[in-house]
Amino acid sequence: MTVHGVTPFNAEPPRAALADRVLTPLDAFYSRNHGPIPALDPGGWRLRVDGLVGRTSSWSLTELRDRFGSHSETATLQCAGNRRAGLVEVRDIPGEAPWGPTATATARWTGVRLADVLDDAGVDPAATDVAFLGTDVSEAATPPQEFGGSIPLRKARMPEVLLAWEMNGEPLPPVHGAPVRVVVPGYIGARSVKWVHRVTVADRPSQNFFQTSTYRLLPPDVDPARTAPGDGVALGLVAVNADFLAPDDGAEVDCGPTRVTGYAFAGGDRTVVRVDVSPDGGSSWIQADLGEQAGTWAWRHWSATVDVRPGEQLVLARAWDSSAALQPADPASVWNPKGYANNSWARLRLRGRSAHTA
Ligand SMILES: Nc1nc2c(c(=O)[nH]1)N[C@H]1C(S)=C(S)[C@@H](COP(=O)(O)O)O[C@H]1N2
Ligand SMILES: [Mo]
Repeated sequence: MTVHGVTPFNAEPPRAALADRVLTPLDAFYSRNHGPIPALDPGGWRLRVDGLVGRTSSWSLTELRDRFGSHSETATLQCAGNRRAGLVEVRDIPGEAPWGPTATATARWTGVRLADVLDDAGVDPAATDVAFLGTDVSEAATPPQEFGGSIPLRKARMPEVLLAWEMNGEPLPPVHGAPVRVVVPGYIGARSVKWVHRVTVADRPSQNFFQTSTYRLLPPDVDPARTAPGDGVALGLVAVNADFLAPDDGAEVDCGPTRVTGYAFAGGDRTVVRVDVSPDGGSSWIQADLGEQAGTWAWRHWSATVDVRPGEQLVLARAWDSSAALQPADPASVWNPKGYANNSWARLRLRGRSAHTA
């Protein structure tokens, strides 16, 4: 893992660890934290459901499972800061981790449907949003507070949104939110609140720092140190994105036909429908072979064979989603002061080694 920070713990795996498999093994799943990782006793854990509901309720893990059953979804999580390093190359982004392309991963999540819990509580007709609160207190927030965020009520009512206690058939590890986390497929990772202990139905978005003051897209000329809560656009749905997984960036490879692979992901309820690869920095393009589409909420792996010639070579990749949206070419055009949502074309630098000079 590349460790961007020890406390809070932030780490992403090498590209190769994500290659050629839809489900990410737990030891290769990136970790993104804003505070200490709480050690919670699953037996003592309770979830409070309150706000604009007919009946405030409190649930143990066993009660939730017994009452609402267990449901599974294969879903990709993608941090809004994934691929920030590509924006830092355009202009420095102080105070934010320079994530590479692997702050994203996919798991099979098992838990109860949030929709069922909300139906049971009875949602007030005036409600518009559903807020989540974790147990971890983040000193990075002003003032320090538990990590939280919200999603629109209409999304919270969708069957894919889970309160999950299992990941790839194993109990959720502490670092990924044990005993229970929210999983909001199609939304930035920040809305999938870990160590969740409270769900609040409201008539406005969460007032938590991580909803009002970060994870917001600011225009490039704004100084992020001088913004007020609510400035910019709250990030939610993930835009179509892609990157290479093999070979590694900067790799030296033998000249000749070379297999390049990667992932592509479209947020919301969009899926990846096409990936183009350019062996020559954008002069020509070929179509990548697309891997399995493991449901609406999962990324799609792809591969292509490019001809590697002696010397430096820039290989590009770009994905299209089911709304016919294409990734933007240029990281400079999407640069923003907090370095979120870099979905510009993926760039892979290869160095071709000719057989007779080896
Ligand atoms: N309670 C809590 N939930 C959280 C976070 C956090 O710091 N605290 N980080 C969020 C962010 S920004 C992301 S991208 C995902 C990362 O989930 P992972 O660490 O399981 O990969 O968790 C989200 N949920
Ligand atoms: Mo994130």
